[in-house]
Amino acid sequence: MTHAAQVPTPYEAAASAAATLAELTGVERHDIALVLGSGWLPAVDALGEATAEIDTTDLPGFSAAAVAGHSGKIRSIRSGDKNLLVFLSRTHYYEGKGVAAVVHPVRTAAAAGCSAIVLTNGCGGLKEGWQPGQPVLISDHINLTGTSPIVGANFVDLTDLYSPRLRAMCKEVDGTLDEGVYVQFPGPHYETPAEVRMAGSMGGHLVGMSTTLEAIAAREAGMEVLGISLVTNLAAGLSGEPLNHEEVLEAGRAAASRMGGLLSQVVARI
Ligand code: 8IG
Repeated sequence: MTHAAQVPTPYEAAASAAATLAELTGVERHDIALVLGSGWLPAVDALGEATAEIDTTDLPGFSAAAVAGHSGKIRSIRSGDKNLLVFLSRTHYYEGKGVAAVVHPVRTAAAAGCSAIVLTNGCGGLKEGWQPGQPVLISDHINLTGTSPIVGANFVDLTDLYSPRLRAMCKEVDGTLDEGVYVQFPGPHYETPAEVRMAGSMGGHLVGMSTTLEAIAAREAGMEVLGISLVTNLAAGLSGEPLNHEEVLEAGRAAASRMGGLLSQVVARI
């Protein structure tokens, strides 16, 4: 009798990535994970000194980063009495590597011991008065990818997906923070102006290409989720100017100290 080779489940793959992570960083367990989106990289230094930095490709199941301004590194940072696991880049749905690849870092973080995850992104903003360089708390999402990271009859509840406790904590740190509903489009093209109007009329305030699938996987894994968007540009058709990626990176550089301060103060309270 022959046996087919056993393909690991996504959860087994995450457990083996977490084991290698513990070995390479020398940190047995991590407490809080952060995923840095477009424009957020300059904020990372405010979180504290890295005790280890590894390439994502040193861990099983990770693939190389593909976008300028996204760094394929993972840092372990000691911050107060907590070990932070910081992903300096993410795999996007539009890379076509599949949903399991998109959420592998989230599942790895859960397997590494993280009980909370901070998902950040750069995105387009729809609300009147929002300016590029402004951070906005994600209050809820609309997932327009038409897919889920969960396979099978596991009917995960997404009520309060974006933790009210952590959002309140952010507002204690910065009372000027606004909230909005994040709409994930598949990308990689930006929306048309008509699609931006659609997003607005269905109740969205932020448009981007990440985060919702990761948030769902994080909830499935039992983690507390905080989502923060950096509005790097007004959504297509709202400013009269075309969108470009350099604008995104510039908004991040300009807002780095505010976002770094926000992240480090929030992480200290989680
Ligand atoms: I940065 O305006 C960034 N990412 N879909 N739309 C979408 N993704 C984005 C945008 C935007 N800005």
